Amino acid sequence: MSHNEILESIRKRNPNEPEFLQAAEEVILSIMPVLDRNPAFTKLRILERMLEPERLISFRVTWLDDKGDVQLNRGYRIQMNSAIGPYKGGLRFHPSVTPSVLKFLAFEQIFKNALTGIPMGGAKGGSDFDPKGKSDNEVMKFCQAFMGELARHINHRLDVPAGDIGVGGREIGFLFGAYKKIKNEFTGVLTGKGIGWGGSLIRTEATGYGLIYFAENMLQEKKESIKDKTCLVSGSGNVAQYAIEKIIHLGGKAVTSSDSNGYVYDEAGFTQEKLDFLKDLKNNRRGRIKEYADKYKCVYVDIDSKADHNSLWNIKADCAFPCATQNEINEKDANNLVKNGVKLVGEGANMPTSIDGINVLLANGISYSPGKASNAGGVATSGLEMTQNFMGSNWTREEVDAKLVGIMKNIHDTCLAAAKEYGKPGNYMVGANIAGFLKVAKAMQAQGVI
Ligand code: NDP
Ligand code: 2IT
Repeated sequence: MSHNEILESIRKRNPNEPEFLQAAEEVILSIMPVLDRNPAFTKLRILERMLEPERLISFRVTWLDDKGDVQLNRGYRIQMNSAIGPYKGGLRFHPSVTPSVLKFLAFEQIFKNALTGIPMGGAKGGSDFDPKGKSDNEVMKFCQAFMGELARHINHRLDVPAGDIGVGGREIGFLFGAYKKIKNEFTGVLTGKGIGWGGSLIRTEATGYGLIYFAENMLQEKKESIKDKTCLVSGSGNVAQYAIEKIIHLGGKAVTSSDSNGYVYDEAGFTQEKLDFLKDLKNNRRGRIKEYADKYKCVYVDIDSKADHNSLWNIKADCAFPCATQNEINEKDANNLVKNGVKLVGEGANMPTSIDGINVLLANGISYSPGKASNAGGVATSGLEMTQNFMGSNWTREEVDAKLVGIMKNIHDTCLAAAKEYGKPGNYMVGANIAGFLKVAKAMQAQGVI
């Protein structure tokens, strides 16, 4: 089948799933030369099988809020591909969660997990539950009800969820407690657990740190480094916080951070003290980022959801790290980044750049890394957490960090090698898609038509 025929059949099979189709389109285009070289993959319909979830679980979650009123949400787990290892991927709690969003995330996860070199299949799950404005008690009640169903479909050798948007340490704790109670067993069924009850050191930091390690590898290719570089960061959650922290450690200057209401532009740059304020604001007090601008007297801009671009990406800088959510950089934003001299775009979020946006970046010679490569440090460290759980012992902070550095370098080099082999030198997107695809495709080929 040609590229267009595959796309057409995917569109027909998945109407009304724009996010999933976007993720699929990007990969299909990259993979065509691989299919040309390997007719067996086409005959075995490997790519089309990868685009179809092995199992899609949808369930009702009913719980009682603090007033005693009945609340109703939808829960999901999408077990996308288990060719190279147990299903692995995060849980997202956000009102925007739909099957399309989770299918795009689960599909990306197949490739990302393959790139880490750790045997993990791809999955994603979550709910349209909105943790914002809920009490700790309500979040706990919801997590217990959610796990009441999810527990039937996961275990530490079958499917190991973790965090994503709206699911951090607090939620993983409540989910783990509920699973343990239901199954009457203490196993590493979730990652991102607390230190002292099965969690790995550095897992909290891993996605953001890994992103900046990856960017440092990209810059080294051009005989440069992050030191003294001005960096735009979006988001103010787990990934953004630790990306900013590593930028500070390596001598760079992070000047922005955002939440769903607005962004701050702190021209002087984040310091560790300012970042600690942001962490407390977002993680403990669960406040809005405007408070940061009020405290440090810097620029605050409301996000206008009707605008055709986000002015955060129109600030002069050297590097840009989108770390909030999907489709936060569109074609116009990408043009603004180019115009302002940005040389590197490293994705911390999953699919933060639209396809048109990516095309602008690539056409202008920007070093661009797709999330499935540059944010893989989070799931890779989840893999390290699983290994430690199986061994029944823990590595030190230094040991886990050294492994993370090595994994990010390996992913970087793997992407570059695959891109070069297929005639697209320096194209990390093509390299990540091809290298991830080949690993999973070979496993599916070996395991027969199932
Ligand atoms: P968090 O929930 O910790 O933080 C999310 C941040 O993004 C918050 O600042 C949030 O603002 C903002 N945000 C979320 N949705 C929107 C939206 N629709 N519009 C504008 N801003 C939004 O999530 P994470 O930091 O964990 O995840 C961020 C991204 O990184 C996601 O794409 C996720 O899939 C990806 N990722 C996460 C990994 C992890 O280990 N956690 C691993 C790999 C990728 P507000 O506070 O207002 O909600
Ligand atoms: O998108 C991702 O890679 C994550 N949210 C982390 C998944 C994991 O299992 O650690």
